[in-house]
Amino acid sequence: MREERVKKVVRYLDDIGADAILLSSGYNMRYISGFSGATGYVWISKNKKAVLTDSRYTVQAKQEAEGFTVLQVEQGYQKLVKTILQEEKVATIAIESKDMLCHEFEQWKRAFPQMEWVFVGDEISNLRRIKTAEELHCIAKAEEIGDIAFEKILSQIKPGVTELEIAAYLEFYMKQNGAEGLSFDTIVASGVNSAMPHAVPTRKKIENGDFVTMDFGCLYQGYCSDMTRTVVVGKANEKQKKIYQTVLEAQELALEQICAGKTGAQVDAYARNWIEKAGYGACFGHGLGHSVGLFIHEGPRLSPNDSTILRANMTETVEPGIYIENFGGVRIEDLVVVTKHGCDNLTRSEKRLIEL
Ligand SMILES: [Mn+2]
Repeated sequence: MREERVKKVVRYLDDIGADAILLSSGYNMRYISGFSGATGYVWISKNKKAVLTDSRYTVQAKQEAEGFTVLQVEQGYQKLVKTILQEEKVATIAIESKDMLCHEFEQWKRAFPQMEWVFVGDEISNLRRIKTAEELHCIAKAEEIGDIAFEKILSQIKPGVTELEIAAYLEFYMKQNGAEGLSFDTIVASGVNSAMPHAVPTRKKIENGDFVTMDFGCLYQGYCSDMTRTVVVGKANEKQKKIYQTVLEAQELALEQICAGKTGAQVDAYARNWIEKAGYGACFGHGLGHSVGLFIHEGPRLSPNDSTILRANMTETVEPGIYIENFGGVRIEDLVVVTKHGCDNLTRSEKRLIEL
Protein backbone atom coordinates (compact mmCIF):
# COMPACT_ATOMS: atom_id res chain seq x y z
CA MET A 1 0.00 0.00 0.00
CA ARG A 2 2.76 2.44 0.97
CA GLU A 3 4.67 1.37 -2.14
CA GLU A 4 1.67 2.34 -4.22
CA ARG A 5 1.61 5.75 -2.52
CA VAL A 6 5.32 6.28 -3.12
CA LYS A 7 4.84 5.33 -6.77
CA LYS A 8 2.14 7.96 -7.10
CA VAL A 9 4.50 10.58 -5.69
CA VAL A 10 7.29 9.55 -8.07
CA ARG A 11 4.89 9.70 -11.01
CA TYR A 12 3.76 13.15 -9.91
CA LEU A 13 7.38 14.32 -9.68
CA ASP A 14 7.86 13.14 -13.24
CA ASP A 15 4.80 15.13 -14.33
CA ILE A 16 6.08 18.36 -12.84
CA GLY A 17 9.67 17.78 -13.87
CA ALA A 18 11.14 17.53 -10.37
CA ASP A 19 13.88 15.08 -9.41
CA ALA A 20 12.94 14.85 -5.75
CA ILE A 21 10.51 16.09 -3.12
CA LEU A 22 11.07 17.16 0.46
CA LEU A 23 7.80 16.42 2.23
CA SER A 24 7.39 18.52 5.34
CA SER A 25 3.69 18.17 6.19
CA GLY A 26 3.40 15.72 9.09
CA TYR A 27 0.19 14.28 7.64
CA ASN A 28 1.74 13.68 4.23
CA MET A 29 4.93 12.29 5.75
CA ARG A 30 2.84 9.81 7.71
CA TYR A 31 0.61 8.92 4.77
CA ILE A 32 3.47 8.27 2.40
CA SER A 33 6.12 6.76 4.69
CA GLY A 34 4.29 5.57 7.81
CA PHE A 35 6.49 7.73 10.06
CA SER A 36 4.18 9.47 12.52
CA GLY A 37 6.75 11.64 14.32
CA ALA A 38 5.88 14.75 12.28
CA THR A 39 9.40 16.11 12.82
CA GLY A 40 11.87 16.40 9.96
CA TYR A 41 11.31 15.61 6.31
CA VAL A 42 10.58 12.73 4.00
CA TRP A 43 12.79 12.67 0.91
CA ILE A 44 11.59 10.89 -2.19
CA SER A 45 13.49 10.68 -5.45
CA LYS A 46 13.65 7.98 -8.11
CA ASN A 47 16.39 6.09 -6.30
CA LYS A 48 15.94 7.04 -2.67
CA LYS A 49 13.24 7.04 -0.05
CA ALA A 50 14.38 8.43 3.27
CA VAL A 51 13.06 9.79 6.54
CA LEU A 52 15.21 12.66 7.78
CA THR A 53 14.70 13.23 11.48
CA ASP A 54 16.55 13.78 14.76
CA SER A 55 17.71 11.34 17.40
CA ARG A 56 14.46 11.59 19.37
CA TYR A 57 12.63 9.91 16.52
CA THR A 58 15.07 7.66 14.67
CA VAL A 59 14.09 4.43 16.47
CA GLN A 60 10.41 5.18 15.89
CA ALA A 61 11.05 6.02 12.24
CA LYS A 62 12.86 2.72 11.68
CA GLN A 63 9.90 0.86 13.15
CA GLU A 64 7.26 2.76 11.24
CA ALA A 65 8.71 3.65 7.85
CA GLU A 66 9.13 0.30 6.21
CA GLY A 67 11.25 0.43 3.06
CA PHE A 68 12.61 3.87 3.92
CA THR A 69 16.18 4.68 4.89
CA VAL A 70 16.29 6.60 8.17
CA LEU A 71 18.87 9.39 8.24
CA GLN A 72 19.66 11.12 11.51
CA VAL A 73 20.26 14.84 11.40
CA GLU A 74 23.40 16.03 13.20
CA GLN A 75 24.39 19.41 11.78
CA GLY A 76 21.26 20.60 10.07
CA TYR A 77 18.99 19.16 7.43
CA GLN A 78 20.80 20.96 4.62
CA LYS A 79 24.03 19.08 5.42
CA LEU A 80 22.09 15.84 5.49
CA VAL A 81 20.62 16.45 2.05
CA LYS A 82 24.10 17.31 0.77
CA THR A 83 25.17 13.76 1.63
CA ILE A 84 22.21 12.41 -0.36
CA LEU A 85 23.19 14.58 -3.32
CA GLN A 86 26.67 13.05 -3.39
CA GLU A 87 25.04 9.86 -4.60
CA GLU A 88 22.51 11.16 -7.09
CA LYS A 89 22.09 14.01 -9.48
CA VAL A 90 19.26 16.30 -8.48
CA ALA A 91 18.65 19.63 -10.19
CA THR A 92 15.05 20.31 -9.11
CA ILE A 93 13.46 19.74 -5.71
CA ALA A 94 9.76 20.08 -4.96
CA ILE A 95 8.61 21.45 -1.62
CA GLU A 96 5.19 21.80 -0.01
CA SER A 97 4.56 25.51 -0.21
CA LYS A 98 1.49 25.37 2.03
CA ASP A 99 3.53 23.81 4.79
CA MET A 100 7.13 25.01 4.74
CA LEU A 101 7.83 28.25 6.55
CA CYS A 102 9.46 31.11 4.65
CA HIS A 103 12.50 31.14 6.90
CA GLU A 104 13.02 27.41 6.38
CA PHE A 105 12.82 27.86 2.64
CA GLU A 106 15.39 30.65 2.89
CA GLN A 107 17.78 28.19 4.57
CA TRP A 108 17.31 25.66 1.76
CA LYS A 109 17.84 28.29 -0.93
CA ARG A 110 20.96 29.56 0.78
CA ALA A 111 22.44 26.06 1.14
CA PHE A 112 21.74 25.10 -2.49
CA PRO A 113 22.12 28.23 -4.62
CA GLN A 114 22.14 26.28 -7.90
CA MET A 115 19.05 24.24 -7.13
CA GLU A 116 15.70 24.82 -8.79
CA TRP A 117 12.70 24.70 -6.47
CA VAL A 118 9.15 23.78 -7.44
CA PHE A 119 6.21 24.70 -5.22
CA VAL A 120 3.65 21.98 -4.66
CA GLY A 121 0.25 23.07 -3.33
CA ASP A 122 -2.44 20.51 -2.48
CA GLU A 123 -1.35 17.81 -4.92
CA ILE A 124 0.26 15.49 -2.37
CA SER A 125 -2.52 16.05 0.20
CA ASN A 126 -5.03 15.25 -2.53
CA LEU A 127 -3.62 11.72 -2.76
CA ARG A 128 -5.22 11.19 0.66
CA ARG A 129 -8.76 11.98 -0.51
CA ILE A 130 -10.03 8.51 -1.30
CA LYS A 131 -9.69 6.36 1.78
CA THR A 132 -8.72 2.69 1.91
CA ALA A 133 -10.76 0.14 3.86
CA GLU A 134 -8.14 0.24 6.60
CA GLU A 135 -8.36 4.02 6.90
CA LEU A 136 -12.16 3.92 6.94
CA HIS A 137 -12.03 1.35 9.71
CA CYS A 138 -9.96 3.73 11.87
CA ILE A 139 -12.27 6.68 11.16
CA ALA A 140 -15.35 4.60 11.96
CA LYS A 141 -13.75 3.42 15.19
CA ALA A 142 -12.93 7.02 16.19
CA GLU A 143 -16.52 8.08 15.45
CA GLU A 144 -17.84 5.18 17.49
CA ILE A 145 -15.80 6.42 20.46
CA GLY A 146 -17.44 9.83 19.99
CA ASP A 147 -20.87 8.19 20.09
CA ILE A 148 -20.03 6.52 23.39
CA ALA A 149 -18.84 9.84 24.84
CA PHE A 150 -22.06 11.55 23.76
CA GLU A 151 -24.22 8.94 25.40
CA LYS A 152 -22.26 9.30 28.63
CA ILE A 153 -22.18 13.10 28.66
CA LEU A 154 -25.97 13.49 28.74
CA SER A 155 -26.17 12.69 32.45
CA GLN A 156 -23.53 15.36 33.21
CA ILE A 157 -25.35 18.23 31.50
CA LYS A 158 -27.39 20.10 34.10
CA PRO A 159 -27.77 23.62 35.46
CA GLY A 160 -24.67 24.76 37.37
CA VAL A 161 -22.10 22.71 35.42
CA THR A 162 -19.68 24.82 33.36
CA GLU A 163 -18.96 24.47 29.66
CA LEU A 164 -15.35 23.69 30.52
CA GLU A 165 -16.42 20.84 32.80
CA ILE A 166 -18.57 19.33 30.08
CA ALA A 167 -15.68 19.60 27.62
CA ALA A 168 -13.38 17.88 30.13
CA TYR A 169 -15.86 15.04 30.65
CA LEU A 170 -16.25 14.53 26.91
CA GLU A 171 -12.49 14.35 26.52
CA PHE A 172 -12.19 11.96 29.47
CA TYR A 173 -14.88 9.65 28.07
CA MET A 174 -13.23 9.56 24.66
CA LYS A 175 -9.83 8.67 26.11
CA GLN A 176 -11.39 6.19 28.52
CA ASN A 177 -12.91 4.42 25.52
CA GLY A 178 -9.78 4.09 23.41
CA ALA A 179 -9.06 7.49 21.89
CA GLU A 180 -5.35 8.37 21.77
CA GLY A 181 -6.02 12.09 21.63
CA LEU A 182 -8.36 14.78 20.35
CA SER A 183 -8.82 15.54 16.68
CA PHE A 184 -9.43 19.24 17.54
CA ASP A 185 -10.22 21.40 20.55
CA THR A 186 -13.58 20.41 21.97
CA ILE A 187 -16.37 22.96 21.53
CA VAL A 188 -19.02 23.26 24.22
CA ALA A 189 -21.23 26.32 23.86
CA SER A 190 -24.32 27.02 25.92
CA GLY A 191 -27.08 29.59 25.77
CA VAL A 192 -26.13 32.74 23.86
CA ASN A 193 -22.61 31.33 23.39
CA SER A 194 -24.06 28.68 21.06
CA ALA A 195 -24.65 31.46 18.52
CA MET A 196 -20.90 31.31 17.85
CA PRO A 197 -20.19 28.33 15.57
CA HIS A 198 -16.65 27.87 16.89
CA ALA A 199 -17.08 29.03 20.46
CA VAL A 200 -14.39 28.16 22.98
CA PRO A 201 -15.70 26.54 26.21
CA THR A 202 -15.86 29.01 29.09
CA ARG A 203 -16.55 29.06 32.83
CA LYS A 204 -20.17 29.90 32.03
CA LYS A 205 -22.56 27.68 33.94
CA ILE A 206 -25.30 25.82 32.13
CA GLU A 207 -28.72 27.36 32.79
CA ASN A 208 -32.20 26.01 32.42
CA GLY A 209 -33.47 26.68 28.90
CA ASP A 210 -30.00 26.74 27.33
CA PHE A 211 -29.12 25.21 24.03
CA VAL A 212 -25.88 23.26 24.55
CA THR A 213 -23.89 22.59 21.38
CA MET A 214 -21.05 20.07 21.61
CA ASP A 215 -18.66 19.61 18.69
CA PHE A 216 -15.95 17.10 19.43
CA GLY A 217 -13.77 14.38 18.01
CA CYS A 218 -10.89 12.09 18.77
CA LEU A 219 -8.02 10.22 17.19
CA TYR A 220 -7.79 6.50 16.56
CA GLN A 221 -4.56 5.24 14.98
CA GLY A 222 -3.96 8.74 13.76
CA TYR A 223 -7.38 9.14 12.17
CA CYS A 224 -9.91 11.78 13.19
CA SER A 225 -13.55 11.71 14.12
CA ASP A 226 -15.91 14.67 14.18
CA MET A 227 -19.49 15.06 15.39
CA THR A 228 -21.81 17.72 16.77
CA ARG A 229 -24.98 17.49 18.76
CA THR A 230 -27.13 20.23 20.28
CA VAL A 231 -29.42 19.56 23.23
CA VAL A 232 -31.75 21.71 25.31
CA VAL A 233 -31.56 21.86 29.09
CA GLY A 234 -35.12 21.72 30.36
CA LYS A 235 -38.04 22.21 27.98
CA ALA A 236 -37.39 23.70 24.55
CA ASN A 237 -39.45 26.75 23.61
CA GLU A 238 -41.19 27.10 20.25
CA LYS A 239 -38.40 29.11 18.63
CA GLN A 240 -35.79 26.57 19.75
CA LYS A 241 -37.91 23.74 18.39
CA LYS A 242 -38.35 25.47 15.03
CA ILE A 243 -34.63 26.18 14.62
CA TYR A 244 -33.70 22.67 15.66
CA GLN A 245 -36.21 21.09 13.31
CA THR A 246 -35.04 23.23 10.38
CA VAL A 247 -31.38 22.26 10.91
CA LEU A 248 -32.29 18.60 11.27
CA GLU A 249 -34.38 18.59 8.10
CA ALA A 250 -31.61 20.38 6.18
CA GLN A 251 -29.13 17.80 7.37
CA GLU A 252 -31.35 14.84 6.52
CA LEU A 253 -31.99 16.26 3.08
CA ALA A 254 -28.26 16.58 2.40
CA LEU A 255 -27.65 13.06 3.76
CA GLU A 256 -30.27 11.70 1.36
CA GLN A 257 -28.72 13.48 -1.60
CA ILE A 258 -25.00 12.95 -1.07
CA CYS A 259 -23.45 10.33 -3.37
CA ALA A 260 -20.54 9.80 -5.72
CA GLY A 261 -20.82 11.87 -8.89
CA LYS A 262 -22.26 15.01 -7.26
CA THR A 263 -20.15 18.02 -6.37
CA GLY A 264 -19.66 19.37 -2.87
CA ALA A 265 -21.39 22.56 -4.00
CA GLN A 266 -24.48 20.64 -5.10
CA VAL A 267 -24.79 18.82 -1.78
CA ASP A 268 -24.25 22.06 0.13
CA ALA A 269 -27.07 23.69 -1.85
CA TYR A 270 -29.71 21.18 -0.72
CA ALA A 271 -29.18 22.08 2.93
CA ARG A 272 -28.60 25.77 2.28
CA ASN A 273 -31.78 26.21 0.22
CA TRP A 274 -33.81 24.46 2.89
CA ILE A 275 -32.52 26.78 5.59
CA GLU A 276 -33.06 29.81 3.35
CA LYS A 277 -36.64 28.78 2.64
CA ALA A 278 -37.29 28.60 6.37
CA GLY A 279 -36.10 32.22 6.63
CA TYR A 280 -32.73 31.58 8.27
CA GLY A 281 -30.46 31.91 5.23
CA ALA A 282 -28.40 34.66 6.82
CA CYS A 283 -27.86 32.55 9.94
CA PHE A 284 -25.90 29.77 8.20
CA GLY A 285 -22.55 31.30 7.33
CA HIS A 286 -20.23 28.33 7.02
CA GLY A 287 -19.92 25.46 4.57
CA LEU A 288 -21.98 22.31 4.98
CA GLY A 289 -19.03 20.01 5.58
CA HIS A 290 -15.49 18.88 5.03
CA SER A 291 -13.59 15.66 4.57
CA VAL A 292 -11.86 13.98 7.52
CA GLY A 293 -8.79 11.76 7.60
CA LEU A 294 -5.40 12.08 9.26
CA PHE A 295 -6.25 15.78 9.48
CA ILE A 296 -9.57 17.10 10.77
CA HIS A 297 -10.32 19.50 7.91
CA GLU A 298 -9.45 17.86 4.61
CA GLY A 299 -10.71 18.41 1.09
CA PRO A 300 -12.94 18.14 -0.73
CA ARG A 301 -15.44 20.30 1.11
CA LEU A 302 -19.21 20.49 0.90
CA SER A 303 -19.30 24.17 0.18
CA PRO A 304 -20.63 26.61 -2.42
CA ASN A 305 -16.98 27.11 -3.44
CA ASP A 306 -15.95 23.50 -3.99
CA SER A 307 -16.85 21.96 -7.35
CA THR A 308 -14.84 18.77 -6.77
CA ILE A 309 -16.83 15.72 -7.83
CA LEU A 310 -17.34 13.40 -4.87
CA ARG A 311 -16.12 9.85 -5.26
CA ALA A 312 -16.76 6.62 -3.40
CA ASN A 313 -14.74 6.20 -0.18
CA MET A 314 -14.28 9.89 0.40
CA THR A 315 -15.45 10.98 3.86
CA GLU A 316 -17.55 14.09 4.49
CA THR A 317 -19.10 15.72 7.52
CA VAL A 318 -22.63 17.02 7.04
CA GLU A 319 -23.08 19.84 9.53
CA PRO A 320 -25.62 22.56 8.82
CA GLY A 321 -26.31 25.14 11.50
CA ILE A 322 -28.43 28.15 12.38
CA TYR A 323 -26.89 30.79 14.65
CA ILE A 324 -28.79 33.75 16.03
CA GLU A 325 -26.89 36.42 17.93
CA ASN A 326 -28.08 37.01 21.51
CA PHE A 327 -30.27 33.94 21.27
CA GLY A 328 -28.29 30.82 20.51
CA GLY A 329 -27.62 28.30 17.82
CA VAL A 330 -27.95 24.75 16.65
CA ARG A 331 -25.58 22.55 14.70
CA ILE A 332 -26.02 18.86 13.95
CA GLU A 333 -23.07 17.02 12.43
CA ASP A 334 -22.67 13.47 11.21
CA LEU A 335 -19.65 11.94 9.50
CA VAL A 336 -20.31 9.83 6.41
CA VAL A 337 -18.47 7.76 3.83
CA VAL A 338 -19.55 8.58 0.28
CA THR A 339 -20.67 5.53 -1.69
CA LYS A 340 -21.67 5.00 -5.31
CA HIS A 341 -25.36 5.53 -4.66
CA GLY A 342 -25.44 7.31 -1.33
CA CYS A 343 -23.46 7.24 1.88
CA ASP A 344 -22.71 5.20 4.98
CA ASN A 345 -23.39 7.27 8.07
CA LEU A 346 -20.73 6.53 10.70
CA THR A 347 -22.47 8.57 13.42
CA ARG A 348 -25.10 6.75 15.44
CA SER A 349 -25.99 9.27 18.16
CA GLU A 350 -29.60 10.38 18.61
CA LYS A 351 -30.66 13.33 16.48
CA ARG A 352 -34.21 13.96 17.64
CA LEU A 353 -34.26 16.96 19.96
CA ILE A 354 -33.08 15.89 23.40
CA GLU A 355 -34.55 17.86 26.34
CA LEU A 356 -32.61 17.18 29.50
MN1 LIG B 1 -16.70 19.31 11.46
